[in-house]
Amino acid sequence: MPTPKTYAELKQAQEQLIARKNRVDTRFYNGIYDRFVDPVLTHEHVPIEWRFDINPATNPLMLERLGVGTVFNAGAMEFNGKIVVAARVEGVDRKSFFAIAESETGIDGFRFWDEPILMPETDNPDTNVYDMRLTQHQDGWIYGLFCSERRDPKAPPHDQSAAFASCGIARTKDLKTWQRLPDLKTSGAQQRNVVLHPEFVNGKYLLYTRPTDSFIDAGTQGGIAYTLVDDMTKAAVGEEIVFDRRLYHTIKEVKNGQGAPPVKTPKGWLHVAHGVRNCAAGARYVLYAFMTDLAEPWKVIAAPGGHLIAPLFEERVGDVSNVVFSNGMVLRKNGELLIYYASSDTRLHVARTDVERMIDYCFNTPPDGLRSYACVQQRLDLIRRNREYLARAGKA
Ligand code: M1P
Repeated sequence: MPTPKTYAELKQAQEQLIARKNRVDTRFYNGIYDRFVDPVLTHEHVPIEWRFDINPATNPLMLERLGVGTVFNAGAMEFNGKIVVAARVEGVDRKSFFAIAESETGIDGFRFWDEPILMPETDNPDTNVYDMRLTQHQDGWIYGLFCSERRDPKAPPHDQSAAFASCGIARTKDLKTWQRLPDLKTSGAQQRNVVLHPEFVNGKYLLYTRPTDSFIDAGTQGGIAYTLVDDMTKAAVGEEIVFDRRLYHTIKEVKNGQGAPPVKTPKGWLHVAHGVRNCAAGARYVLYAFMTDLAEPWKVIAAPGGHLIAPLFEERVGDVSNVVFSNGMVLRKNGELLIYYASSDTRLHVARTDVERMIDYCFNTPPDGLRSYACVQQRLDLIRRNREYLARAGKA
């Protein structure tokens, strides 16, 4: 039989967890970003009061009443001088909801606010909401765009798993009170991973979209697209142009999707997206980066080949193994860039880099050669330049 723990004991253990200092994971080096030993947010960070009835009169055995399985895919931003994330918290009942956690450093010390977000519903209630991207828009609002999932209205009664994904939209000024706006209207395609660009472009709102023919499969749809919208209170996908295509035998052959809102750098908009390929172990999700033009944020101007972040070490196992996913990053005033990524749909991590490194990475990493022969040529070029360098330096 489990020995009942008291509220004070559980609370003390959680305070120790929150107080734990994170350290750079020295098992990993690529010069582009640092990984950290500990995830920044897990189900163990979820306040005790959200899971347990702490009154001994009604819960003498101190049983967990509303368990939480996972805390992952989080939007992120700087807010009142702190780093805040809008995490996807998933109850053991499989329903996700959003909750804000904040930290001084962005790499440790994350603590949830007192209550999760009670996201208002539309006239057509969502069954599940997840993966919120936070955009501090030029218009003064903070927008949250998220996946709103409902049972597919066309599914026959025997099919209780067919789902339909739409883009839910809400806005706030304080991250506490949210005004729900109508879902993004589309011509029929499902939409997940829709992201609002932070600035007006030609006086319009720019949405990155990711149409798919069905809930899981991209089908005939080509990849990450964009569309321009006049009014976020009645947003509709008009002309939708794919600008980052899925490609055969690359990290994004099956699917891809925009991550966080892109961040502005002196050389272009920096995007981090996820790419999916299939293998015998199932879908493998990795993150990749690219840069787009400052004036035309759909024009790709640098596309380094391969992944930026792939699941590594403990990250490879979880509820949905072999996945990394990002929907939040924060560029701090000192140039530090924090990329929040979740591993295996279970926990949230941070990768730390800076703008200078990401610009260097994007513009100086060769693009995907698309054929083994061309990739060996890229590698031979590197090897030979290195040999020449060593010879010139008298180190050969
Ligand atoms: O399970 C991996 C990810 O799958 C979905 O992403 P996508 O729409 O690109 O397939 C999302 O459900 C995401 O939440 C999840 O992490």
